[in-house]
Amino acid sequence: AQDCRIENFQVKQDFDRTRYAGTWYAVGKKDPEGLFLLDNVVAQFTVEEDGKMTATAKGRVVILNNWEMCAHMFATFEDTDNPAKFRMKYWGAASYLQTGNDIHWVIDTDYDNYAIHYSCRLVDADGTCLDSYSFVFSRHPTGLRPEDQVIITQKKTDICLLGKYRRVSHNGFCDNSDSFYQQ
Ligand code: AZE
Repeated sequence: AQDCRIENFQVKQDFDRTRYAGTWYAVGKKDPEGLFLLDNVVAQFTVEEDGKMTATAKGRVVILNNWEMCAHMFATFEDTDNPAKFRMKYWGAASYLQTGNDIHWVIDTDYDNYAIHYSCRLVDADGTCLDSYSFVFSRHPTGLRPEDQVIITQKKTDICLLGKYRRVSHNGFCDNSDSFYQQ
């Protein structure tokens, strides 16, 4: 049987946040319980002057049952003893958006084309995850190259989430929304 204890998940070796910085387009996602970013998800990672990683993200959400909007989110990352494992504090540009403190693990990336990230919000007594989310990112809004898709499929398997992802579409919904908050 496969080992799905999250502490045994491999993350990117020698993760280099400087090479990771810049724009990433979500092309696939596995949703957590509850409200989540729906589509048009774009994240922008930055390494600040003090070396700390921060990010902004935008994406379409539907809140209060029927209000569709573009969420502008901000995040700061707290380092841990593993360079690919962070604690992410995040909040919305507007107070009615979500705030939280999630683990943020970079499972794999080649920095230039693809990345796959993992967050577990609730760990079961046996060490497996009861409530996770994950993004597959691409440097290109059009998607992943076939050779990267092979790697991503293997990584989804490794983190016990194969078959749980859906495609993230980009139709421009967030492109011109509230440009004040964009970088
Ligand atoms: C992530 C990486 C870049 C920074 C941030 C990310 C996550 C954002 C959310 C936002 C949820 C918003 C909701 C609003 C109603 C992982 C893309 C902040 C989880 C649900």
